[in-house]
Order: sequence, then C-alpha cells, then structure tokens
Amino acid sequence: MSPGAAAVNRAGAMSENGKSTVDLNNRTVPPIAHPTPDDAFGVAANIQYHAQYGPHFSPFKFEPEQAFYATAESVRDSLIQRWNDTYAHFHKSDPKQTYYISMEYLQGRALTNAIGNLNLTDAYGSALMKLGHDLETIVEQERDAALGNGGLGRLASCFLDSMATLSLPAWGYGLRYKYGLFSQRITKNGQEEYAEDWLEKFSPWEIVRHDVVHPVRFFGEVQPQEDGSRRWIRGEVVQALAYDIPIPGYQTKNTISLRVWDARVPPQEFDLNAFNAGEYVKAGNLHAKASQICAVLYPGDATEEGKLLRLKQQYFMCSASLQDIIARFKERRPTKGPINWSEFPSKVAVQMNDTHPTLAAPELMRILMDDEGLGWDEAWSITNKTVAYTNHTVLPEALEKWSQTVMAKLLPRHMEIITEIDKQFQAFVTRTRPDLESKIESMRVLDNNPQKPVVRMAHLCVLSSHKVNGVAELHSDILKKDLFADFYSLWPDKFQNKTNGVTPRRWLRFCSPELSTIITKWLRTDKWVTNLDLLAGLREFADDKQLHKEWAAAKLQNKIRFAHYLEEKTGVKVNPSSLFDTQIKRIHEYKRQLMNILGVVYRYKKMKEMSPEERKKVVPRVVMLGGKAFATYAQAKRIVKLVTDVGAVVNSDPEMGDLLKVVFIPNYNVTVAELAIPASELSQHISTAGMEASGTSNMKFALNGCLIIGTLDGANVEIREEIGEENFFLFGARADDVPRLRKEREAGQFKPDPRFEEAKQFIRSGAFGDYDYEPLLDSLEGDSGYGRGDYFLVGYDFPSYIDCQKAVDEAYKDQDKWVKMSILSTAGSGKFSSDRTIAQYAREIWNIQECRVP
Ligand code: NBG
Repeated sequence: MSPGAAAVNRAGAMSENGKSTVDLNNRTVPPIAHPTPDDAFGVAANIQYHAQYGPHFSPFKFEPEQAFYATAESVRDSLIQRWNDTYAHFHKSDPKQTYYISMEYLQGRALTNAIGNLNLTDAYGSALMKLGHDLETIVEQERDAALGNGGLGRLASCFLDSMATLSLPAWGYGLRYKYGLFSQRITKNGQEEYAEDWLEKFSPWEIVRHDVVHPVRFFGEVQPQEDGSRRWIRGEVVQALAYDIPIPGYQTKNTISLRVWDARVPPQEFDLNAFNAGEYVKAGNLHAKASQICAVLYPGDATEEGKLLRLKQQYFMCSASLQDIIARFKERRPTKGPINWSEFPSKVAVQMNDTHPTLAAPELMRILMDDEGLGWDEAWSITNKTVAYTNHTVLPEALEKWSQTVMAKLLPRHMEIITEIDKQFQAFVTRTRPDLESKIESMRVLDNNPQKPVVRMAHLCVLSSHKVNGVAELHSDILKKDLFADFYSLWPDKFQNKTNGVTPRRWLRFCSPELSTIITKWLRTDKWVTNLDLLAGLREFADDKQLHKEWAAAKLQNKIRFAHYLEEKTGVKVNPSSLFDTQIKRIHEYKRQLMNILGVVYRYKKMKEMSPEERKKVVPRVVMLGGKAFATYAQAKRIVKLVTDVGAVVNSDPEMGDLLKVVFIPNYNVTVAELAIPASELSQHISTAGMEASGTSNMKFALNGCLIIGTLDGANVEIREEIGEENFFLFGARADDVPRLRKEREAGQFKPDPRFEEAKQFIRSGAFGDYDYEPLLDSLEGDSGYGRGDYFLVGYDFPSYIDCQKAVDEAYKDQDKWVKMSILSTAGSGKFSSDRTIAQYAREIWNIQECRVP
C-alpha cells in the first residue's frame, strides 16, 4: 500500500484526525451509476457511486476495506451487464448446454481475475489512484471464497474459467456454504480449525435471485397412485434459493454463472404460536435445520447425524439443480401440448463431478416419471444420455457408500428407484453376459451385506452415465484395468480419459505478471494466454543468456515477494537466494508429506555432522510445506505437528543459518498458492504411485518454471513426457510394482535402508521435542496390521528419494543449467491448460459448441 493512502480522502485531502473521510462536496470525481465504464475517470466515478450509495457502509469512510467493496461492486456492474447479454444470447440461440454439478468450488479471490479478464486492470489501477488508493492493497482486502477443499474444487473453478473463455454454453452448480472449509491456525499444538467466515460481511460477487426458488423434500413417504405411478409426499420441505456468481471469460463478452444454492424456509413455517408460548427452539425448528444444510463443507460424518446431513447436502444440491435445469428446458418449449422429452439430451448435458452429485441421476428419473409422467424405459434412456461422471480418486475410503437405511429414510422414493436400477442391472448382466454372473454381486449398486447394507454411489454413477472419465492417463487406465474393470468389459466405449488442466489466466498471466511479460516479449505475442501450446516457442531460446537473465530476475522478484509474506505470517526470515522447495496440498498419508519431512530430518542430521568447510558446499534450502489436515484425521495432524516441530528446531539452530529453513505455511488456500507457486523453484509431488489421480498443482508449478521432484503418478507421468525426462527429478516405485511390493512387505521381505532408520531414530531421540510421535512413526513399522506396515511405501521409496534430492542439489549448483530446465518446464506445459481439457469434454462428452455473444 502506498504510504498514508488510507489517511487521504478521495479529494486527496487529509482529514483532521488523520482518518480518511469523504468530502461530500468533492466534485472532482462525481458519483455515476453507469455500469460499463471503461476509462479511468468513468471507473473512478462508478466506484465513487458505490461508496456513496451502496447499502453496506457509512459513506464517510473510504479505507481500503470500503474501497475494495465499492471497487468490486463497480466491477460487478460490468459483469452483470455481460451476464445478462450472455443469458439472453443463450436463450435466443437455444444451444445444448452443460451443467457442471460439484460439491466444491475453490474460487479464491475474484477481483484481479475479473478486471484482468475484462481488460480493465489499468483503468481500475488509475481510478483507484485518483481515489487515493493503490490496486494491490485493495486486491488484498478480498477474502478467498472457500467453497472447496482441494484439487477437485480448484479444478471445478478452473473449468468454469475455461468454459467462459471458450464461450461455451455452460453453468456451474454448487452450494453456498456459509463457513465453507475451515480456516487453519498453527499453534504449539499443531493445527487448529476455525470457522472460515468468508460471508462475514457479504460477498460483493453474488447476486441473489429471489425469483429462483425450488422446493426440496426430505423424509416423508411414497404413495402409490391409482394409475400405478408413485408420489413422494409429506416429510420436510425446504426451499433452495439461487445465488449467482458471475464468471467472466477472457477476451470474450461471455460471462457465465456459478449458481450456488442456499437453504431457506418460508416465514409461514415459523411457528408463531409456539414462539409466543415461550417455546423458542420449537418455533424455529425447521429454520434451524435448513441453516445446517449450507453451514459447512464436509461436516464430520463419524455420527449418524453427520452422515444424514452430508446426504441431505448432496440431495439438496442435486434436486435444486435438476429442477432448475428442467425449468430452463421447459421455458423454451411450447406451453401448449405435450413436451417432447426425447429432445432433452440434445439440450442438456449434466456432468457429475465425482460421486457427490450421484443423486442427480435418480432425481432426474423421479422428476421424469413422477412429475412428468414418463415410463421407466423412456426416463432411463433420457437420464443415461444426459448424465456423465468424472471419477477423481481410487482411494477406497473416498468412494462413497451410503447406508441403505439412511437413504431409505431420507429419500424413500430415490431408494425405490435405486433398487429398481440395481434389479435391472442384474437382469441385464444375466441376459447379455452370463460370463460375468459370478461378478454380479461385486458390481451391483446395492451391497446387501447384512452387517452393513450400503448403496455404492460410484457404481450408480457408472450405470447411470453415458460416459465415465478419469483425470489423467494413468488414472484412467487404472479405472479400466482395476477399479471398474468389469464395467469396462461390459461397456468399453463408456470409458474415457480427460487429463486435467489449469487456467493459464489465474495461474500464470495474473499470478506472475513478471514472468508473463517476459514470455510475451520473447514469443512476440500474448496469444499464449488462450493458446497455451504457443509456450513451446520458448524452447528456441532455452540457451539464450539474455532470456536466462530476465527469467532469473523475474523468479527472484517472486521469491522476494513470497519471503515477505512468509515472514509476516510465520516470523521466519528466509534468504531469497536459497533454493525454494515447496509441497503444498491437502495433508494426506498417500501424498507423503511424511517422506518429505523425514528427508529434511535426515538432511539436518547430516549437516549437523559436517565440518564448517563441508557445510560451505551445501546448497541453501528453504523447505516449505502447507496444507490443511481434515479435522478428524489424526495421523495427518501429527504430520503437521512434526513439520512445525522440526522447523522450530532447525530455524533456531545457529549452525544452520540460511543453509536450511523449514517453514509450515499456515492456512493454505488459493491466494497463498498464487504467491507460493511463482516463487518456487522445486516442488514435491511424491505420492505413492497409483494413488494420486492427477494432481493439478504439479501443472501450475511446471507452468511457472518450477522443477518437479516426483513419482510416476497421476499427471506427473504426462508432465514428464511433455517437458522432457531430463527436466524432471524422478524417483520411486512404479504403480505396477506397488501391489507386489505390498505383498513382499507382508511376507516380511522388506529390508529398510539405514538412512531411513537413522531419520526415524533421530525423531525418536527427542531431537524435535517430546511430543508423542510414536503413533505416526509406528505406521512405518511392522509388516502388517491395521495402520501399520507402511502401506504408503515411505520406507521403500526413501533411499531413492534421498538420492534424487542429492541430484537436485547438484543441478542447482549449475544455475545456467537450472534456468534452462526451468524455461523448458514452462515451454512444455502447453498441454496442461484447462482450455484444452474443457474443449475435449465439450467435444467428446457433452457435444456442445461455442455460443459466443456477438
Ligand atoms: C482429487 C485427486 C487429485 C486430482 C483432483 C482433481 C478428490 C476426490 N480427488 O489427484 O486426489 O487432481 O481430484 O481431479 O478430491
């Protein structure tokens, strides 16, 4: 922020007490409500208008916070105009549209992205200057929209950006969580969770649609009708109210919408009599229940109540979205005469992002049969042609299974429909593939294990969808060969791969303007922002000394910026000329942050043993880890604690100085990633092979010229292919070897490397404090047993990991070589644009075309 900016009022005058005030007689910049300003003066006038007439703050203050909200509202005016034009254009053209349903979106901040996409960054920068503020400070006022958890949610947000940029007729659907994912604080005890109140004031980006409300029923019963049809009646009904978040495309007028649902009950449901009788809780009972639905993302599900709430959330999202989709379809059909429902799949594509939106399929069946009067076969054929499913994980604990009892209680009609789907599937297999007869039980949607009868949501997805895709080549192969092998043998054409991607706007153009400018200069075009393959043009200059100089300078600038951030958040001062080594992602045993920190422990111990002379040869490193551990995932929380304990010891060891720093980056989110990724030189993607479906931060790092140390897992495989194996630090077991290695371990054939034993022993010795790490270290011991036997193969991969880290240090010593590798990383990242991914979905799954606003 520019010095004293907050204390200067909009006319540029200081108020008496030094606080900023508004000179209401200021005529320099009059408030103007025009929604589409495009010059600095027009923008300033529009910001001024929102500051004075906006309903949220007193008009006398214009500190950065108020300035942010007024600025955002001014941007929103332009977005609304574009959104209206887009919607009108879609309505007129009536193209087939895609509806992307996702439990998570990780939007991050919106301001930089919105003005960048509108090509108004300079206009807003100058306008704010006129008003006594600088853009950078204003941008920093915004809270991240925390409606997601990890890669799955961020992918959904990148996809929306690409859909808008490609001018595709598409919508996102999700939930409007009040507290979203928790906010993380790091204390002496490790991670602590707090409610993230991104809506504490309000979000300037959302537009409530009071005219878009759909009823959603829970519980109740099914009533057979005289004509043989079935009706779901009684129970509890809440209303889904739509909020739209505009998603602007880059260099297109198209602005699409992320529609998130909030749960409400109408005032009539408030029991005034009970309230007046002093029964306050009873009076607002339904209100309280409704407010639980959109309170948090992934509420704890250890209890029955927690499980029920999660299922409620999922159904609420699916039902509201499907009703909305159907209403939009009907809007364009003749009001008189029957609707031709067979047209539906040629107008509507529904994409289920993982299994959370599975209920979209039985809900569509229910609406078509019970509300619209279609027969089973017709409804099933329409549903099947409409919905498609993306699988994002092969981890058994993440493949959802809902108790049949809970399902039948909360959604009795859907349970009937699911049961019928299951029955027809069995008949189909018996009829067409008698050879699969013995597999039927394991393939069914219903698992009738008397101990715990459940509905297998992934199987329901596979049966209901016309296409099923994985998110990287290796992952899609595993789906076909392993997880869904029997389904694949039934329907080989159903299975596809769509390797993930990331939006080049947020993840290069806007998060690293320095590097972007250099790329544009050397490529002599900025077209790479929408055609990322053009980055390959950098290869030609990979040895150019001038480019090396500019490249290294941009990287250094990003490192300095991030070093400031780290110091502010953690108090740890790091030297920007050290190697910046980063691992940021959800904390999970399969992602093996534990291997990273064990490697650091080993490095530290070896450095302690060195003579001062030997130490001089060490490449200084800052090892940074960040990520949230799920609140009830004890092992993950112990890993966080270990990282912070190691950091506390190493960072205060005078013998280490700048040679080694270990920092836990608190409260990792999109905004932190936007700072950390452009600043990193090495990033770790070191999951047990076969377990990370894709990874998307690996793509962001590579795009920003950060080298990867990683296993052959997920999209690492394709990244390495694209950027060249000589530019990738590879180690570890291959996916194909993992089952055998686990078996060998169980048979007692594993011999640990002495370096691995040494690292664990060092922790056990109390070198990092007396916290009880035994439960964590014990998971690496033994050959079998629950939570033991090193399921994630940390011990097996450790020696090759350490050797590979040595190779990293050697490579870093040769800065010319390193910078060349860095340039080649960026140059080889063209494939990983979400524009490419979304174009493939549009062509190969959704069958939709560009619908550009003229
Ligand atoms: C995650 C995978 C990542 C992948 C993202 C996006 C879930 C269930 N899966 O590897 O773990 O990059 O999805 O596809 O969150």
